[in-house]
Amino acid sequence: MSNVERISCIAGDITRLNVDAIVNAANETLLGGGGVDGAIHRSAGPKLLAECRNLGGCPTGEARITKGYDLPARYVIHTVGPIYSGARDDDPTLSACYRNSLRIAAENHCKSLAFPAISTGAYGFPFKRASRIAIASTMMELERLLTIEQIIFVLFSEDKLVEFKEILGGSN
Ligand code: AR6
Repeated sequence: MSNVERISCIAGDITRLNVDAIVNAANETLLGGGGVDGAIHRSAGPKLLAECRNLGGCPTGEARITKGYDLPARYVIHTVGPIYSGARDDDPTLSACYRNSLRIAAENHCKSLAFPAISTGAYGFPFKRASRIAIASTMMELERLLTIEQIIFVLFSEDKLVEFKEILGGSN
């Protein structure tokens, strides 16, 4: 399967997706927060927080996996995006979030995976720049991870979907 067939994008709420794993844009405590993190914890129920407490946090750029509990998704992969500062490290750190999430997904035999736009909300990463990094990092990693069949980028508005589609179209 080519990357073009494996990658798609939609506008919607990531918590509603029936995929093997959804990715959470978390913070280093892994103890919940606002944005997509808050939505995921609300939909998954309190057992998710209980499992997260046992993980002891997660450094920025890395990823951890838990069960999905009351979510339709079987797993949640929690990754911690960089807080945008304009520093040289921002781009490679965001890229690492996508690569590490994909690796954990493959290790856990996930074939379908949904990503939110990591770091583009509270963490302030410019959306277009983040989208280019998300797409390039995912395409590169999918070359190696042949068991992953479907990646869905979930944008939270139609406007963001249009912007993302333009970049995805230009990357194919
Ligand atoms: N489904 C899909 N996308 C969503 C949803 C949803 N249900 N809700 C929000 N988004 P953010 P960050 C979009 O702020 O920038 C949290 O408090 C949102 O519009 O959730 O990585 C954590 O605990 C935006 O485009 O994550 C951290 O402290 C994108 O998801 C901090 O925020 C990411 O926005 C992480 O900040």
